[in-house]
Amino acid sequence: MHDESGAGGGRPLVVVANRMPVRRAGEGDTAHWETSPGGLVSAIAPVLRERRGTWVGWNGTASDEVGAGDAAADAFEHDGMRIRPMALTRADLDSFYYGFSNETLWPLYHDAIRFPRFHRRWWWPFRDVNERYARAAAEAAGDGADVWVHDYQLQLAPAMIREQSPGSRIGFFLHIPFPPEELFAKMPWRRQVLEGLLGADVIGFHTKLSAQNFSRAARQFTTARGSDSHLEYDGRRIACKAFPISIDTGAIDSIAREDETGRRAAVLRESLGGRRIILGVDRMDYTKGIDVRLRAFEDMLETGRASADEVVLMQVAVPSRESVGDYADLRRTVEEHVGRINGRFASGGNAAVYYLYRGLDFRDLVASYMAADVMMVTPFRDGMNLVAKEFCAARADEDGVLVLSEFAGAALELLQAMLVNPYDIDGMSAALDRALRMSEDERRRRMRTLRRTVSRHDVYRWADSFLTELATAPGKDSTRHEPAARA
Ligand code: ADQ
Repeated sequence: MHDESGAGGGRPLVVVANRMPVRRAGEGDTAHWETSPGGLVSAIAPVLRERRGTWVGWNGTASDEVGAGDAAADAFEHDGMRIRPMALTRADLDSFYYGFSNETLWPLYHDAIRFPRFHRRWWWPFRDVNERYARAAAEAAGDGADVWVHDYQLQLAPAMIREQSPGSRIGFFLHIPFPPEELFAKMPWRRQVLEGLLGADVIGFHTKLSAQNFSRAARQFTTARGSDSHLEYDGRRIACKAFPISIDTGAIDSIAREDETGRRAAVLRESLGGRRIILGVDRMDYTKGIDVRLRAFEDMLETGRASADEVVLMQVAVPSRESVGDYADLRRTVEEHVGRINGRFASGGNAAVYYLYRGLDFRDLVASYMAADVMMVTPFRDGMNLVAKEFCAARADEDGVLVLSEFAGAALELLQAMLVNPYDIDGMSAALDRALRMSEDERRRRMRTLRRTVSRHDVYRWADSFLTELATAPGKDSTRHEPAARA
């Protein structure tokens, strides 16, 4: 299905991400590491094994020991991968992760749906933790490796790694959108963040728009010069490109075809009274538009276009960043709203909204996708949104309607979805109504094309295309040989 040799000509690979690709399972004597589920890990793990690679990431526990992250001795092998755990203290997590990453960068990069908070007391620990990841990555890279840094928490690391391991080629991938220059300009440390990223040879985004936003900000606030897709900086040529991420389509398709998954989908449908199911599956995050989805559904109930006898909205929200105030507020708002809708519209023992505040295991998740008549993915802003792609991959029956926000990166590829504007509640409730009434012919026509799209571009292809670009990156002194006009 995919080429496990990976691009990179046999150079070692170092992956640097906030978290490790493994998690602790079992207790006491049976405690052990297991590989974390998810497309990113499945896509990168085979390449790491093949290329004798190391994954640098947080070990998942908050230690009280200051400087614990510098202990290199605890690197270990798991499932053919070398793992270099980073230990973070409670104070690191509060400032670097919850503070600067999730209260400054996350809202700023997602169109400032919530007000980003800019505190120097978070910025300095953010720098410090990036420095520690960079040191661990440079140690793992030795004389030179292909180093692939992931996501907004580690935007300063590329330049720091370059300084400590000049023989390495460095790639960076941003999993969230890069905001327009005028929003980005608000950040007091905008130049430092851009210079951190400019330490990379290849900077990847989900969309061309994000690549363009980044390149424009870099030209505005640093000495970088060039075009929307290539920059010259510090005697190097840097590629800024779109690499739209995807999912392990084959794995989802296979589990969807297993009898046990079909059985669970049937049980779910029956337990919801055989009604038509509108499904929402998200991390509980204010970017995901869970609140507006509830309002659109409420509008349908109020205007009599839907009734709880016939239709149910199943909303599964997985807990996320619960210690951040905006997330706790969102949870409260969503749960009050669910209560109000059910109080007003439940009928004959049928709740209008079936709400779960927890994660589902993989098979139950796929079974929910299979049970749904309409999948609603309505973020205000989303780098890509994998749920939309997973839904299509799970529909081996070629049925089901995807209602998708035009502000998700996925909307650029999933053109046969019903695209909606999450700021337009009337428009969303009209689209929902139309989705529920769509003919079987039209549903199948759209779903077949959607499925072709997600099977052609799976996560293996995504990882391979990024690593191939990195392996052929021109690197240091390249701008001396190539005229800037070609950029
Ligand atoms: P997220 O914001 O986490 O990712 P998304 O892309 O939708 O958003 O991925 C969420 C993942 O969590 C999916 O694989 C989904 O199956 C799983 N999930 C969500 N709710 C769940 C539940 N209740 N139970 C079980 N599993 C659940 C960030 C960016 C995205 C980008 C990805 C990858 O914000 O825009 O697509 O990274 O780059």
